[in-house]
Formats: sequence, C-alpha cells, structure tokens
Amino acid sequence: VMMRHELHTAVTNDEFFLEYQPIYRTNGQVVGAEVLIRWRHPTRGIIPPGEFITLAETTGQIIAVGRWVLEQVCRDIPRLKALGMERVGLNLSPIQLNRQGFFEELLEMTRQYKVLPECIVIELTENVLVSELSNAVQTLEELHDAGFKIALDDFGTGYSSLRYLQTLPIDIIKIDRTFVHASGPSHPYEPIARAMLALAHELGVDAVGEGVETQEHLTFLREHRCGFAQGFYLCRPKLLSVLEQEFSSIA
Ligand code: G
Ligand code: G
Ligand code: MN
Ligand code: NA
Repeated sequence: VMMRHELHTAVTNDEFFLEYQPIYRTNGQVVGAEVLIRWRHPTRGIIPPGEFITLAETTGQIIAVGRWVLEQVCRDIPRLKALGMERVGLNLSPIQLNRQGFFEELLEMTRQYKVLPECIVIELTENVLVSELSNAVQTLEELHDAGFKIALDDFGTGYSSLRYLQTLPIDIIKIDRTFVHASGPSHPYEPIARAMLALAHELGVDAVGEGVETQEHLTFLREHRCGFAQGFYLCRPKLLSVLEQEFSSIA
C-alpha cells in the first residue's frame, strides 16, 4: 500500500533521523540516553515512531530501519560519550530480536565502529518477551554474555510475570510513567510504585524512572532509592547537535 512504499523510499532516501533523550542519576548527573527514531516525511512533516513502527514490523521493513538506527547510533557514540552519556538505550522490536543472525550482526556492527557492548542497552517491552519468549531467551543470554545491557521497558504495564526478572538476564528495569506519576500518599498506585522500586533494589538491578515531568516525580524516585530518571522535566528528546550546544553552554 501507499505507506509501505513510502517507508521503502524513506530508507533509501535517508528520511529518518534520531533524537536522544538524556538519562540522569536521580542526583542530577547525566549518564546515558535513549535513542528515538523520527521520520521526516517529504510532505507530511515529522512522523513519530508510534505511527510507523507497527507497519514496519508487519512488512518486515523494521529490519532495514533497525539496521539504519544501529549504525547511526554507533557513529554517534563518541559524541554522546563526550557529553557524559556512556550508555545508549535502543528500542528493539521482537522481530529484530528473533531474527536469525541478529546477535552476530550486532556484534559485527559494534566491532566495526569500535563500540564496546556495555555502551549499548537493549530496551525490550514485557510484551515482546511474552509473545516471542522461546527464541528471545537464548538471544538475550548471548547478548548479555557478550556484555550488552538488557533493559525491561515500560515495566509494570505489560503481561509479564515477575518470574522473568529471575529467569532472564535483566540489568535494568524502566519503571513506566504510570507509576512514576503515582507519587503522593493518596494515589492508588503509590504502594505499587514503592514496591517496584524495592523489588529492583532487592534484585540488584538498576531502576530508571520514566516520564519524569515534575520536581515531585523526581523527588519521589530519589526518596525510594530509584537510581536513574528520564523525562521531559529533565530533558526532552533532542537532536544530538542541539544537545551538544545545550550541554556545552552549561559546562
Ligand atoms: O516518540 P514516541 O513516543 O512516538 O515513541 C513511541 C514508541 O516508539 C516508543 O515506545 C519507542 O519505544 C518506539 N521507538 C522509538 N524508536 C524506535 C526504534 O528505533 N525502533 C523501535 N523498534 N521502536 C522505537
Ligand atoms: O515506550 P518507550 O519508553 O520507549 O517510549 C519512549 C517515549 O516516551 C518517547 O517517545 C518519548 O518522547 C516519551 N517520553 C519521554 N519523556 C516523557 C515524559 O516525561 N512524559 C511523557 N508523557 N512522555 C515522555
Ligand atoms: Mn524505551
Ligand atoms: Na518506556
């Protein structure tokens, strides 16, 4: 169909671009970033990933798109490091993860650009793990053994069982913003949010609070020993060149 063909053109015409959203320690220090793809459509303007990733998955074009993202990230890593962003979170679709040879391709790409595996955080949603569990487990083990970091994205919103936290090589849980926004003693999710952070602490995995939009959200995370935070209150996703300007004017 139309959009499918347009997606194909987008890959060949270089219409995608990346934004990075910084990730901070809850004490304020920047430590990393999450990369988010955008599509600069020739007539429709900027299209967010929510509007084309699903299509790219169903058509298989996600493979080419994902490869483009990975290569661009590998190129950007030295510049990110210069800003104190030592790790980059990459959102992966189950189709990418379950594709034969994905691990080898990732390894090959990082070697080519002399990127250390520990600089790359593979972000997966809980739903990915449930729907495609059989293949995913082995690939995740391989990735983890090679030094790549594994993050469970949108934690608390999917269909996952807590069992995955023990059976999969998870390094980081990203607490969904539903729970980050639950601060305040009268909020019904507040006990759950606190329990999620206690769980991360018990398991020895890093916790990143997502969707931090106010000082109150940040204080809540800090008070409940959440080590890391990300959100509009701290910094919006931005072009790397814009981050470079802003971070150098602060320093
Ligand atoms: O920016 P926005 O809120 O529209 O992002 C929507 C979703 O798109 C997020 O859940 C994010 O994980 C996903 N996403 C962003 N970049 C990528 C990417 O490079 N690959 C995949 N598979 N998903 C992405
Ligand atoms: O599903 P995932 O966590 O990968 O989604 C990332 C998306 O969340 C990005 O599209 C990003 O724009 C969005 N996002 C980042 N920070 C905030 C925030 O503070 N509030 C809200 N509502 N969305 C955010
Ligand atoms: Mn994510
Ligand atoms: Na998320």
